[in-house]
Amino acid sequence: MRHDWNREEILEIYNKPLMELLYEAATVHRKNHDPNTVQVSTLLSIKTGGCPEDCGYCPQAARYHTNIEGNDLMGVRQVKAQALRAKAAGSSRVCMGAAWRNVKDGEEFDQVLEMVRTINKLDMEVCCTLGMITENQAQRLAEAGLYAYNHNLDTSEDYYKDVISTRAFQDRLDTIGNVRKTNVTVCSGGIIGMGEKLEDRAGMLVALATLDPQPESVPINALVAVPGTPMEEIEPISIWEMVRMVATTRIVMPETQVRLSAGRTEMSREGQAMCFFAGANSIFAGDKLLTTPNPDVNEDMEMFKMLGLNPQRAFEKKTQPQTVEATESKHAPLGEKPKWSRPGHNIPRNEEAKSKSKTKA
Ligand code: SAM
Ligand code: DTB
Ligand code: SF4
Repeated sequence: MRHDWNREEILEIYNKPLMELLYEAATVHRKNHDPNTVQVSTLLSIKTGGCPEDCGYCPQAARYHTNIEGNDLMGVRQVKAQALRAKAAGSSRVCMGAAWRNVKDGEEFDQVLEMVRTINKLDMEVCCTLGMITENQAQRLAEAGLYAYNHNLDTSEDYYKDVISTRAFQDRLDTIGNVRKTNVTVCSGGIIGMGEKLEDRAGMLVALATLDPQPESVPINALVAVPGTPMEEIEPISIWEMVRMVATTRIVMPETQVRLSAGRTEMSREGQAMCFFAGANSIFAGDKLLTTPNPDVNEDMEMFKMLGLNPQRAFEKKTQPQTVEATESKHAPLGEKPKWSRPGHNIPRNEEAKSKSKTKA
């Protein structure tokens, strides 16, 4: 396993003649995975909207005017019901997303820990994406039975500065490092089609592929350009860019599960089939991502049937974590107030979208 990839090498792979790129990626894929098995995750937005961050792509940032319906933290019972529904529809993993900058110790986090225990007891893989977390918080999630933590690098370190001003790339790496200190697996990827250069796509892959160990799962999202966000007018990427990105990710991270993530509603079945051939072996299923539409579950299952793909069983790659009950916990909350950074530099398109929302409100 190589951990010393550089930008030039990755760009060279990305830009290969397509047939060569596909052949190479599919070869790496077959050596490391069953090419007919695809892992299926269901997203569940447990706390929607009202986020204090300024991520230029995100409909959940409070400062933009995006017409999404915000919600406080969901109850454990509702989460259990949704997880059971996802399991019945063929998902082996539930990924709970919260529109938080970072996790704070207290009642709400305790409630999330209870959600993790509840889903793990349904024998499903549990993933959370809650923003920045400390090592102690990661330990408590691990104890509750968390299988994976999602925390995307989103783009290259260079382009990150043009997308987000309320935190820095290093904060993301630090959170991933905190998760790595536990037995929770790391899910980290990014978004293409945000106006970045090919060098930025390669830069993001360098940052992910040089982690040792590499993330167990890498979601590749195509930007969903939501009205009201700073990126509302960016044109969608072509399927060829997604295929190239998936194939390159597969080649530089042979063992990871590459997830074909946001943007599938814009892709044909033929396009998605090419992504699976190029090494994608995971998807988000369910008619909603966090706030935006996703293909219907029945349509996805029809596509699986047509392509001869089978959903991966839970815990096929790694044994199920043991859930420790709250009363037995060995990791008391530390009540830390970590100093996650806040660079606060000016991003003109973010400022413009923010001021537009003020005039509309
Ligand atoms: N607040 C937490 C955080 O930012 O880490 C977790 C939720 S956040 C919505 C999770 C990820 O969703 C982001 O890192 C980003 O990669 C992805 N995402 C958000 N909005 C998106 C969009 N419009 N298009 C594609 N991906 C998006
Ligand atoms: C990831 O990489 N993509 C998912 C999940 N991890 C949390 C989220 C996609 C969100 C797309 C925009 C929305 O639905 O709000
Ligand atoms: Fe908040 Fe996460 Fe959206 Fe950024 S991506 S605005 S942190 S919910």
